[in-house]
Amino acid sequence: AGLDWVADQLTAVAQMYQIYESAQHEISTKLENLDAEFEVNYNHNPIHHIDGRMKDPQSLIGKIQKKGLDRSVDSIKNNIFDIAGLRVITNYIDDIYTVEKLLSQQDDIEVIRRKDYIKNPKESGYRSLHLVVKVPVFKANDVEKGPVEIQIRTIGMDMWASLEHELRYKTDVNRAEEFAANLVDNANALFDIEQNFQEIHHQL
Ligand code: 0O2
Repeated sequence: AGLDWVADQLTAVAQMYQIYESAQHEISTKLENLDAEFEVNYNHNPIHHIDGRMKDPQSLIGKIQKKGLDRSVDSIKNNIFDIAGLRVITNYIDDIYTVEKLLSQQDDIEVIRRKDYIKNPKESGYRSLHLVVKVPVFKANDVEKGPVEIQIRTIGMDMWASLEHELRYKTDVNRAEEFAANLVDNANALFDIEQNFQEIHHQL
């Protein structure tokens, strides 16, 4: 019975990952279409590029443990929304909110979570707009909604987050603390520069 249970759970997790990955593809296509339309009609690309990743099983298990969640697939579905992730890097700060508006106003999109770490940056200095959206995925016999976490940020915010993430996780010790004050100063400086660039772009 033990092994049957494990086999059932593995199948359920594989089915969940497949739907969530399809949801990620749906959203990614929507974003690419919006960007293409902008280029034709307004001669401006809000999106610099898009990265996507599926959470690897190891870090999913880590997150379940950290949150003290039950290991069932239902509990994962009800509590973890970043299994499918997209990162949208925009050219300017305003583009972040343009992308959010154009995506969230679509009929089949449901925004279930929104955290604006640009209006309210994290203590680390981290800036980004986080959304969790649900989109329908059409299956052979029915329709299932899959959640996708979207992190939207500018090139500068992304450059900062990559370096800080590396200091925080990639080295054997968390070295972000050592550079904490410096990182906050640099996050603010980058934000000032991007506001200036935004202003120049407006003038153009
Ligand atoms: P990884 O390795 O990037 O995937 P949740 O746990 O998702 O229910 P939480 O923890 O409030 O809720 O999520 P939050 O803070 O909205 O978003 C978490 C993700 O945002 C992180 O993912 C990072 O990708 C990013 N992030 C948040 N704060 C920082 C920060 O200070 N620096 C950097 N570089 N990234 C940050 P994970 O799962 O922690 O890690």
